[in-house]
Amino acid sequence: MSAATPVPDRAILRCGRFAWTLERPLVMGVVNLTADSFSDGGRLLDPARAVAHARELVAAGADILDLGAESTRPGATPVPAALQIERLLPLLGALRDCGAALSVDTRKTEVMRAALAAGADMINDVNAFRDEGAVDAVRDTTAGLCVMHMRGSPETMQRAPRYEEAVTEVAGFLGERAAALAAAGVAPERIVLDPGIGFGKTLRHNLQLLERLGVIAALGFPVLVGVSRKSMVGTITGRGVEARLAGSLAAMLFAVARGAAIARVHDVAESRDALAVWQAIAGSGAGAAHE
Ligand code: HH2
Repeated sequence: MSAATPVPDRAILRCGRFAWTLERPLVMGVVNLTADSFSDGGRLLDPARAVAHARELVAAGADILDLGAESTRPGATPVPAALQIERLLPLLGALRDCGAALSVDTRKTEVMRAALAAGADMINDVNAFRDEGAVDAVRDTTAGLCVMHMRGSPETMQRAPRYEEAVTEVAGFLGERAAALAAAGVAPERIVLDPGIGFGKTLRHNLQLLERLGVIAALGFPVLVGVSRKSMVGTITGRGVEARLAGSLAAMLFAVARGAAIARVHDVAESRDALAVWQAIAGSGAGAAHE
């Protein structure tokens, strides 16, 4: 945990046992306890393997681990809450003292409640806490809350998504959901916003959202971006899921340059290196035009 120095409140992110001042981008490592995730489905269904993989991600520099027991890829089948809980609870116990904050990626209120009772530091909801009772489940806790934009549901979202103006609509939605959480009593420094790259968006929408990420950052909350291995990268590069690392790093760095505070990635070590180099350059001139 980094010490809280006296900086404005919005530059602080509080997630359960953790608080960050966000001078550097945070890395969230993905741990998919699913049979069908688009990038790594089925690999980590065995809890011992999942714990070992999670520990590798922490050793590689993950600040947050995002544990998900339901794939949200386009067309994925929903996983019942009880099964999600059965997959998640052993991990939350085994990783409690791993050194990284523990996030749970779920849309279901029942899973949120169980995860929070088991000590989750953050809830990452691709459905922006719109499940019945979700806001009530999270408001009286100290957990960080990632509010993501999705048009439709994973079952339907890639069927010809349409927007009048994607960036304005996504930013408007995120602002409304953040306001709803704040009105329910959630402290602003617990809230993170995410444009939801690939969730009910065409390639063009995804590119616009990244290029104009500043519009979302201007809402005043830390922004999380997940581009790692996504089909956006595949479409541009023509590469399969296993060969999208370079493209994923490029998109991540672009997002950070546009104000992203947290990068959700599968390849933690490589992302950390890319961020370290980018930051060293970005910080070297302290904003001077020339020397
Ligand atoms: N992307 C995925 C899942 N959860 N959460 C947030 N906040 N932002 C994202 O961009 C995001 C997310 C999809 O990636 P992955 O977990 O690798 O795949 P799957 O949903 O198939 O498990």
